[in-house]
Amino acid sequence: MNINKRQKVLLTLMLLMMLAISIGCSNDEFERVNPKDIDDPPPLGMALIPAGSFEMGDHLDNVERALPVHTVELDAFYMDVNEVTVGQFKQFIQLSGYNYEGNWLDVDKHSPTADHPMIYVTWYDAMAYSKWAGKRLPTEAEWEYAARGGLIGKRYPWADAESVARKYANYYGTGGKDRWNKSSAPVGKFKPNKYGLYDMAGNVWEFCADWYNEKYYKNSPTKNPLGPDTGQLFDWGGPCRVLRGGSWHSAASALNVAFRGFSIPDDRHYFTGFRCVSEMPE
Ligand SMILES: [Ca+2]
Repeated sequence: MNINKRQKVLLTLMLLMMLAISIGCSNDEFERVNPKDIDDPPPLGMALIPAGSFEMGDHLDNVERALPVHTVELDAFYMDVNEVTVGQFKQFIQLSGYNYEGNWLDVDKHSPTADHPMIYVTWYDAMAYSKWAGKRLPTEAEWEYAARGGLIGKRYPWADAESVARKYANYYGTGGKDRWNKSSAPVGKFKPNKYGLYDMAGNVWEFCADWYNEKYYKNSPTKNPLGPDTGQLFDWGGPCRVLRGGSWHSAASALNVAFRGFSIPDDRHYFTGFRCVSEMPE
């Protein structure tokens, strides 16, 4: 082999090594998950949300109560790709004997089929379902991290443009794929985010596990934050649990991934549902 050939071989080897390193870097977030777990498919109906860190809070619009933007690190977890449906919730009641104290006529009015998201649930109903399903409610940080779908500092689960919102979300009014004016849509009718999650914006507000406090972001722990120990009290009452994502009855501003809603845990609303998460296997 002459010198030129040897140089070419060395150059090729170096290029291949650099390529391998750069591929490694681009997959960095995903490599933090135990490879054994990646080989296992996610549980049915769930998506893997890889371990990583993100800047939680609003980067663009000074969204009230979503500041300061702060770093949060999360372990990997699985999340339901869809909101829990009326059909799933009825199965839970049938199999567990759970005493649902809501009114099915109310549910039927805004979520008329088994494939629509369950609504008129209290936070306790959502907790009971989650436990029965061997899952739990997401923390507020997990919810926002998952909703962002790996995008950095964006406004919505699909990035920043409100002009395409109706490709991804059922919210107030109609247009494009959004044909639902006075009700939720059956789950999974819109485009998913980059983690494969549907309806993270719009359709129904989703209960999180956390108590709500508007000042929590000022002193949130960095690693796997669980929310404040108690909920904020208001002139009108409280404490409340966190709601996220906006609903079929929300303005586009509530679809913002950083937007923080809240509800008395005992209250039932036509716009409130939930989805579950679960831990990675040991
Ligand atoms: Ca709509």
